[in-house]
Order: sequence, then C-alpha cells, then structure tokens
Amino acid sequence: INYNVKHPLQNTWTLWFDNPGKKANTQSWSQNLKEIVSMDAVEDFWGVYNNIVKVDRLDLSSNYHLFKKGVRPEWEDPANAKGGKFSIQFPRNRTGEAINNYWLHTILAMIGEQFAYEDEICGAVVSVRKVFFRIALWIKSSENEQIVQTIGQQLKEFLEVPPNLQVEFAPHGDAPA
Ligand code: MGP
Repeated sequence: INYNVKHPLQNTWTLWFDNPGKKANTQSWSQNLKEIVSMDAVEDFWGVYNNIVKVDRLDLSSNYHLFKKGVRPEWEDPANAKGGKFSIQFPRNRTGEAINNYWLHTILAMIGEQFAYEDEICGAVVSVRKVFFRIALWIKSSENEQIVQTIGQQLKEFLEVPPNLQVEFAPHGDAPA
C-alpha cells in the first residue's frame, strides 16, 4: 500500500475563522474574518480537522466557515449574493459534544459532494453562541424551490437532526443589514 497517495477532493475548500469576543458591526466584520488554510485532498482535510479546536471548545461567538476556495463567507460575495442559508440551532445544554459530529457530518457531506445539486453549495458555518450552536449551509440560489426543498431534506438526513429541531431556510437578502 502506498501511503503517500493523496485522494483529491472534487473542489478545493478554504477554512476561515472569525474572531471571538468582538461585537461585530458590518464594517469590522469582514476584517475579522481570517483565512486559515485551503485543502484539496482528503488527507489534508483530516490533517486540518484533527489539529484544530473542536467546536464545543471554541470561545463564545466564534465561527468556523468552510467554503469553496474563491468564495468569501459573506453575503456580499457574488456566489452568495443571490443565495441563502439553511440553519439549524442546537441548544447547547442538550447538545454538548454532539455538535462536533453534527459539524463533521455537515462538512463531510459537503466536501464529499453528497448534495444533489453540488454546484449549489457555497459553504457551511458553525457558530458558537451563548445558548445554542448553529450550523448553516449556504447555497447559491434561494429562489428555486426544488433545489431548496431537496438540499434541506438531505441536510436533515445526513446530519440525523433530532425531529424536534427545525431546519430553516432564509435568503441572505432577508438578513439584517
Ligand atoms: P451572525 O453571526 O450571522 O448572526 O451575524 P448571529 O449569530 O445571529 O448574531 P451574533 O450577534 O450573536 O453574532 C452577526 C453580525 O455579523 C451581523 O449582524 C452582521 O453585522 C455581521 N455579518 C455576518 N455575516 C454573515 C455577514 C456578511 O456576510 N456580511 C456582512 N457585511 N456582515 C456580516
């Protein structure tokens, strides 16, 4: 067996992190985003994943963003401008460490190109907030009902979201400015 062989990913993915502790306003938000590393092989992905802080240990108000290379994890990016996001809020007290697996399943489905409309996928975000963790999946177009329905359903299945939690979809345009 040749352990030096790398298994390429279909897309290159970039991990971003944003600074905890600062109350973001629209101007500083973009400046707080830190690009960490890009990955184009399965082995590189695990190398990164195994060496970064797990979601349940991140400081309050942190976010990890994993996006296709070239797409900034912002509404303003052309890939996101007409898109929207699915989001799921996991209560911290009932979720605990399980958030690490929800996040891992989200990003594995994404980098493994498991979603029906793989070109629609822009990236995913996990957010640590006071009473909940939130996982969001960002897609390119918010107006095609078939796409929104299908990806939303798949997200629920892939993550095995508990039946009492909602997967919500909102076009980025509806986000507060
Ligand atoms: P958030 O973290 O997506 O929302 O955005 P949350 O978790 O409900 O709010 P929080 O206050 O608990 O963190 C928080 C704020 O970050 C927004 O109100 C914007 O000011 C800024 N922000 C977030 N995003 C994803 C963007 C973006 O894509 N573009 C710009 N310009 N600002 C953003």
